[in-house]
Amino acid sequence: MTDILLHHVPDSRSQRILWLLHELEVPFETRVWSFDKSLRSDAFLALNPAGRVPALEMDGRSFWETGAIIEILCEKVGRLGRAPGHAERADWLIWVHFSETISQHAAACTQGHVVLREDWMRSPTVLKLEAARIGKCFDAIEGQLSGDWLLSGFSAADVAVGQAVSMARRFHRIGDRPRLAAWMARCEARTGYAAAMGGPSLYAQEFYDVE
Ligand SMILES: N[C@@H](CCC(=O)N[C@@H](CS)C(=O)NCC(=O)O)C(=O)O
Repeated sequence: MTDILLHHVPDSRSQRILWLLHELEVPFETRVWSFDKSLRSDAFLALNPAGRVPALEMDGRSFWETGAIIEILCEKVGRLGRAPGHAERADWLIWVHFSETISQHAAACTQGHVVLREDWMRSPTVLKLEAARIGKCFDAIEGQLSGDWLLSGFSAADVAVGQAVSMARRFHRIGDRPRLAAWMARCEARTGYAAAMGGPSLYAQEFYDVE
């Protein structure tokens, strides 16, 4: 399978697809965009009418929405998914799409801490609430983990949730969640994870506290 082009912004949800493509070991190319108004250009809106990354060109069309792209790629390649009829199908879908719940909170925190530059623009109340909700998501992952991976073996669910946690932990510490911490270390030890991370970062700090 060739002819895959990922439209990517470092430190964004497209990192999830970048990591997955490395794990799937398929040939692909990447076009890096800046996290700015270029995502509202006609050229980018033709790829994703909402002006968001990721967008993935494949088979003569563009695909968007991270969760959908994950399902499409896993089905096409026949790896790292759980096909209909598989005993873990429902849980695989739940965890792949739960990553978006985590990312919504991380995105709100990124907006408040990084994108809104003036103090008067940001709401400490909202930032506290969003960070606390990341903590509840971390509790859910801690509760799910009983082995090395979220399901019986490594899957795209680990990629989806792992990338979401890699961003969300800038706003809520993993803290005393030993299974989550060990699972995240296993994610980070993967060659595909290392290959997908990097590039110019949106973040000047490892961790953002709310005053
Ligand atoms: N639910 C969408 C969310 C996509 C999204 O909001 N991506 C962010 C980056 S993580 C983005 O492109 N933001 C640019 C903007 O809002 O202008 C998905 O999972 O693809």
